[in-house]
Amino acid sequence: MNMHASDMSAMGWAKRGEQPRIAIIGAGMSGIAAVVKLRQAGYTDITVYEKASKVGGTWRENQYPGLSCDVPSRWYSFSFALNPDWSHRFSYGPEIQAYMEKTAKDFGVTDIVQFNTAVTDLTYEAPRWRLTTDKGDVEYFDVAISATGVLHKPSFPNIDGLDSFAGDKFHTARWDHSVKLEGRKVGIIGTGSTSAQIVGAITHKVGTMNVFQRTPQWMIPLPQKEYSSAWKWLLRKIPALQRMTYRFYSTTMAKNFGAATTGDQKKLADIQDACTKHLNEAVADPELRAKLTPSYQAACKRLIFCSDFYPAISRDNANLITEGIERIEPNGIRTVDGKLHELDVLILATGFDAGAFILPTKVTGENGQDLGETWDGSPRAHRAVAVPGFPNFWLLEGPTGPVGNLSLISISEHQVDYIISMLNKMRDAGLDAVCPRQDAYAAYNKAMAERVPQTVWASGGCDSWYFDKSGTPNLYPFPPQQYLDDMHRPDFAEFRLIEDVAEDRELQGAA
Ligand code: N01
Repeated sequence: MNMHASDMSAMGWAKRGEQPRIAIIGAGMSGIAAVVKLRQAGYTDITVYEKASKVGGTWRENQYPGLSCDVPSRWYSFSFALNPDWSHRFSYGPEIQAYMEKTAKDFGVTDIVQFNTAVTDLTYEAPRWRLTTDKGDVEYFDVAISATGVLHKPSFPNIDGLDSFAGDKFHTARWDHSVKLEGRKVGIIGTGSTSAQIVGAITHKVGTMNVFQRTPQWMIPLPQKEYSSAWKWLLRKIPALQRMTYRFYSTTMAKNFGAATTGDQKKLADIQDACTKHLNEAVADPELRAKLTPSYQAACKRLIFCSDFYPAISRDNANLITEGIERIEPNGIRTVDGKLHELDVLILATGFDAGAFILPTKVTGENGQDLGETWDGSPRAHRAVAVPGFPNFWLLEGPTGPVGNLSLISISEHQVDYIISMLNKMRDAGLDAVCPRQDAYAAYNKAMAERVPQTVWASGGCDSWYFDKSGTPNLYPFPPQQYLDDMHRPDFAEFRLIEDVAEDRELQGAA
């Protein structure tokens, strides 16, 4: 029987007996992981869209001094591209970016990326996705995967006079390398992980370092270590050793840190003790120590691993300013006590919009359902990877996934495995589309909401970027290993397995 083009397009790839056309949005670490693992599973018709001119995501965008990863590099690695050459236990940003670029090149990912191309619109036309780019190109895909990262949209503080500052001013994720820091009066707003790394790296060379702190942060020492050439040689000779060290760090971090944040009070107390000891030992001045002491539980905000901040803020040329900011003026920052802190350079270490995910790309699912409106500032997903009403659409590092101080590369890889299981199911059963059932999604999110109060993120007495508009930390509240294990035992009953989209539409219309 001859099939008309329109019939063909309405029929899913699995029924056509073809490869699915897969679009991946974002060529950061989760996009790279997705391409490699999908190909290994036999899915080869893939296009990656990247708004920038290079792969690397967060490691491409963040170029501030002192940038390093506070997750051990042996674990913050692709499982399929372990790297014997990491220079340090916690590697620095440029080295991680080089690793991203090398892995993408070695595995042929770079070749399939459409660079400098932002996806502006994704619209579901059952059973496919119509994808529109900022160049006006339109393409159709059977599967759309969002790999846009969690923290990609800089957050600018809503402070009076921000635009009036006459000196040099930039957000940490948009570092201006042309600005000289040596000998100048530098101010930084914020004391999160980013600020801690910057302050630790630049205070010795600036004239004055003024740190504007709204809330103090707990910091645990970073057990940094440079790897010897002999150790690198050994790892190169014995690849099994690399796998062992990967497993060692993944188990240690999940069992200790993952457990502490999700309810293990003994492990949480150990983290608190380590942070308190660090502060007491590293900051001699009692007045400064008091200003740096948080009033909430350690690990409530994302725990900062940093050994450089306390020595830097204790220097004679550093000031910790805890009075609130009244406004920003052309010459500096005026605090509520009326004092003007004169500045040549203003650095905004004020974090990111953690609720954006794939937004502001407009994503429209079944029946015109808009993803941004569906989320309304409180993004949720089924098992962090899928949303009811958005068939054949997947999120990597989506809402309610495990984040914390874990390896996001590892988490993305597990999520890709889950998506592969769903594609295999579609292929084997000849399905047009799959989509999480509303009741399964509701039950899943209800269980998470019930569990959240047991986490330190909710009970630790702090505010943080983990909280969404609903006032709930948007993270996986059970031990992270449970999530990773679940990614390998998908329950297909949680999904609408749609054999025929036309029939499904009629059924839904009738319901
Ligand atoms: O951002 P943040 P970040 N007036 O949101 C303050 C990852 N990361 O870029 O605490 C005054 O943590 C705000 O104050 P408060 C990591 O996941 C990873 O530092 O809200 N202050 C806070 O101090 C991390 O958690 C690595 O009271 C204002 C700061 O700005 C995430 O990125 C390294 C303000 C924002 O802190 C974000 O970290 C670095 C205002 N109006 C970062 N608005 C690794 O090593 C905000 N603040 C993997």
